[in-house]
Amino acid sequence: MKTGIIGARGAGKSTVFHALTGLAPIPGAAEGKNRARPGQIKVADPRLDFLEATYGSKKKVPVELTVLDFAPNPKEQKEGAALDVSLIPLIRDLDALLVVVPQFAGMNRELAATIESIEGELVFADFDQAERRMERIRKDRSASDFEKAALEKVIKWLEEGKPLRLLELTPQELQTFSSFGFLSRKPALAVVNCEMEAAAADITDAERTAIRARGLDVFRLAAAFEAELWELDEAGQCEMLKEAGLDAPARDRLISALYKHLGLITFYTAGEPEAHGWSLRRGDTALDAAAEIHSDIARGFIRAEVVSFEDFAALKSDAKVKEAGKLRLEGKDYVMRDGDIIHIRFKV
Ligand SMILES: Nc1nc2c(ncn2[C@@H]2O[C@H](COP(=O)(O)OP(=O)(O)O)[C@@H](O)[C@H]2O)c(=O)[nH]1
Ligand SMILES: [Mg+2]
Repeated sequence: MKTGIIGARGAGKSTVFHALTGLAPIPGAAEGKNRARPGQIKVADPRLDFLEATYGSKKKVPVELTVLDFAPNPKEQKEGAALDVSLIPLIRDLDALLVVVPQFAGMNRELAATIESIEGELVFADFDQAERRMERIRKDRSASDFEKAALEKVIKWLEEGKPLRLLELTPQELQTFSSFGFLSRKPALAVVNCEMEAAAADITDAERTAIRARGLDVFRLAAAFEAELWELDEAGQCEMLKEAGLDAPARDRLISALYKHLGLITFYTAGEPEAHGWSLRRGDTALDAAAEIHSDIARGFIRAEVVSFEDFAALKSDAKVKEAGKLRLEGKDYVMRDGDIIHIRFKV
């Protein structure tokens, strides 16, 4: 799962990247041909902590997401725009977007208006792409009427300036557009990058409503403050948070929100060697879960032994789970549920 950080020049995108990943910006590192710099973020997960403690696991492996920071294109310096549009071609194959809205000393942008103008650019890029495809299939007699109709529907929507996130598409239409990478359809979170003193302040109801109406959610993050936290050891971090009147970094909450927004669920494999969290899309099966762990396990899949996290948490041991009849045997078509703890029987 890849999430790109977008926004204006100087909005604090690289600082947000630093705050989320602990990776300090390297000046010029991502410039030139390779403009995207990936970093991993670990998803905090109390259920995984519980499994680690209960099994006495030697190792804990949380789910990770990839975020990408983009270097500016020096040939296209455009001051003051809400979005660095040279990023647009780089974000087509991403799964989600974090949209940074700056609200710190020296750069202060109004939330709803900034989101609106950034989304406007995404909508415009999608419109342009849909129009170009339409032109091509008008000339091509073999193109299907279905695709033409689907494109017309999309173009009409985009002409009204609305993001595709809000347009209902049938599974067949989605299939038609699967390679388009429509930008205004990607799940997105607005990140208000503010000073630490303002981080605890609430987004107003009116603002939140305006953002949600576009299918986005919104979070505050004091990115510069949280980036600094990474430079300290654990004790130093605790002290710095305490001084700021916080009990935990805000990044964990933001990452959890992003995870939910992506429509992901978590399943677990757990035992004494390790407690491991894995992610799947809602609707994925036991066979998909097996493939996530290892392709050999998927190939040799026999069956899955599954217990829900709630049942395990109540009984606290494999033996008791079995005794209570809470261990289910499932086939490869079983639709995985969030929190399932799974053991897959397979032969190679
Ligand atoms: N005071 C303050 N400065 C920030 C904050 N976030 C970013 N900056 C500063 O704003 C400038 C641009 O930040 P950067 O992350 O490089 O922006 P980018 O161009 O979007 O990647 C840098 O000088 C940062 O130190 C913040 O939360 N507070
Ligand atoms: Mg940057």
